[in-house]
Amino acid sequence: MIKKYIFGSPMNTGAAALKLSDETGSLPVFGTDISENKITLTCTLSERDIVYGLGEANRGINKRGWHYEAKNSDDCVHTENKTALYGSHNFVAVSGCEHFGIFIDTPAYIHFDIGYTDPDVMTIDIHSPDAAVYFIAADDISTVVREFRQLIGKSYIPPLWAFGYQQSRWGYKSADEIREVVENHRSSGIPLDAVYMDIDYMDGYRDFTVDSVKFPEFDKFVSEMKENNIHLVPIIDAGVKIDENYDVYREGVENGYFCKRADGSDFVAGVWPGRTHFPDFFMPETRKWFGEKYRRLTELGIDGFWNDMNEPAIFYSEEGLREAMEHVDRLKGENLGIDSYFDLTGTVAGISNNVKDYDRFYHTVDGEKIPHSKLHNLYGMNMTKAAAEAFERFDPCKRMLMLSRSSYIGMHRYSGIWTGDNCSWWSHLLMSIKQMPSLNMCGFLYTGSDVGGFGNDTTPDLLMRWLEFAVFTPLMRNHSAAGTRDQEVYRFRNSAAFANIIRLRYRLIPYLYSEFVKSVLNDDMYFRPLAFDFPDDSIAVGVEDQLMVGNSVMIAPVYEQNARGRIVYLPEEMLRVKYLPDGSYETRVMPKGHSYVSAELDEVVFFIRKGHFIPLADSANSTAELNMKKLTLLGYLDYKANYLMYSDDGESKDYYDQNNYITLTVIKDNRDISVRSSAPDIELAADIK
Ligand code: MIG
Repeated sequence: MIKKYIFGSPMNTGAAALKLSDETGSLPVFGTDISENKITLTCTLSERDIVYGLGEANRGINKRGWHYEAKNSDDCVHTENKTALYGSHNFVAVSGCEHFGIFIDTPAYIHFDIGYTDPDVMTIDIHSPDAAVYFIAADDISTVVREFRQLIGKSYIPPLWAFGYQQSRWGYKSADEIREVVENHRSSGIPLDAVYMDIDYMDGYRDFTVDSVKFPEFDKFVSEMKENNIHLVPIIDAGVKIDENYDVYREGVENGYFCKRADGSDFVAGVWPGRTHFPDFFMPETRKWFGEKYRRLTELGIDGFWNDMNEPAIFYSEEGLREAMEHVDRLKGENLGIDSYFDLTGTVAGISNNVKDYDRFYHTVDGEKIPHSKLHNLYGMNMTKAAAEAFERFDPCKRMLMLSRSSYIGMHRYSGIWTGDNCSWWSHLLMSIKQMPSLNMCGFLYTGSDVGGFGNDTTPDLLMRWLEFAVFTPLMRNHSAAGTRDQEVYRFRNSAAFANIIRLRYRLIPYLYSEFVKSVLNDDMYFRPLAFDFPDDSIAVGVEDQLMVGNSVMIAPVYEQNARGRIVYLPEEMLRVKYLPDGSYETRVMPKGHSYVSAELDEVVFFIRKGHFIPLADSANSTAELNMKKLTLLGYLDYKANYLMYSDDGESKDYYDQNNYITLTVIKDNRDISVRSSAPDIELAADIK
């Protein structure tokens, strides 16, 4: 049951895909307090209540005990004190004696105090008089989330190749360098499907340009990579460089496509290329114009992009910079003591991502000028919408890989997200594990973190453990920041062990891809907390470092330095699969309850539910070479089980074609195992306990 309540006159953000009629009564469960410019919603939490949601956020799967903000932020140090990351995903769901969810649909700043001030109270402060508030109640948490997902519409599905292993680094500077990275993967037997091109490929950080010295004959380079089954994925930044000789800039100015100051002049913000203008993505004509520019790259064969810096990240505004400089000038020559010293450092640090700047520029929405501060959380979504709308025009039948850093609910229909600038820290591996189900609740299914960590120097053991988790994340991309230690897996001594883990990913793709697409089409979560599957198991409901992956698998990643295993909670008897560094695996039935499970650094452990089996392919060097028609069925059952496998051409959008569904059947009769497929051309083997 979903109900929609209207406060003030909210704008249509684009988050909801269903149109509901407005309720007239008052919001259930929550107390409502409306003051002039604020709506405050309050509800008490009972002792057992777990609070899920908020998508891309810090801390636990259970959000209780901390506070969070809807304030899309370019922040590259995700420490525990932080209250906002790159996206605003304003959905929370309470699960305890009752199960309900609430979605606050507004671009406004929101403060979620989830038992932070008072452990038994959740207070949601919406800093605007206008909001659409959706209330969902159901008999269980899974239904609450599914109904929410039905409201916001089907999630984005990337092409199959985006399920392959992907390599990125801020710092690849030339075609030759990328060739070398690809060559090193291929010669070491490390599968690879994509290489990302970070800002250095551009000509002076101008969007949609390619540096012709470092990337001569770029079109040929793209085809050369394609022949090697490598997709190149260039980055696109939000800010357009101010440069009279740059056509994108000139067109933007001439047609009024950029964000304006109060006096009507184009707003100037400093980003990579120095001074830039921000396209006003709230105007359909700007989206159309900017989106059309992607064609320059798609025409050369590019079929994937990542939109970055679209919170938007602002190094400085002209006004803010001037004020700061004047301030610093005044401090010149002073004897800097306790106050003046911090005044100086604060003034300089405060020039970037300063919310004061959000009141210095305007968007045009349906002809009306609205300050950025009122729409901030929707900016990244609208940039990415520009790209997605363009791809629809270019070829409505073809899937593109699209990632965006900044997001808002609704954008999940157009694109995936990566979780931004994490660090090469063990704690961030754990954070990534916890973020996945929360993101799935909010519709973001194609997602993953920078494997190995973005900021700071990685270590081979951290990278390996991270990969062992990322084997299961739809986006499996190794990415690192400029200036950090090299992080491609072949850089390390035990590259064969790394290769083996990535090869496991390819073996699992028939299962992972099938579960992913089915999750999208059924409005399910691909990653779930154990509580969703075992709601009556009081231990399982509190587990935060194990996840269900699709319908048949549970993972319990190792995320601690020097650990050689970990304690795992099994909510029921399951089959433990231990994948060994020589590419073979061992299986063992494990009982319900807590167990210590050993997992050496180069071993990957996962669990298959009783009565289930999963399809495994032979490994391959790329998804193009993956044979989805030769499968080994691995599982554990008493008598008989079916698996509904989704499989398609990996690039078109005919998701509802019945031929995409294959029923695989295993029948166990004492020791005899027989296997069957509803499609005639599938070669099956079985490994069934
Ligand atoms: O703040 O383009 O999150 O993945 O490598 C730095 C350089 C800007 C931030 C992205 C990161 C990317 C980096 N960008």
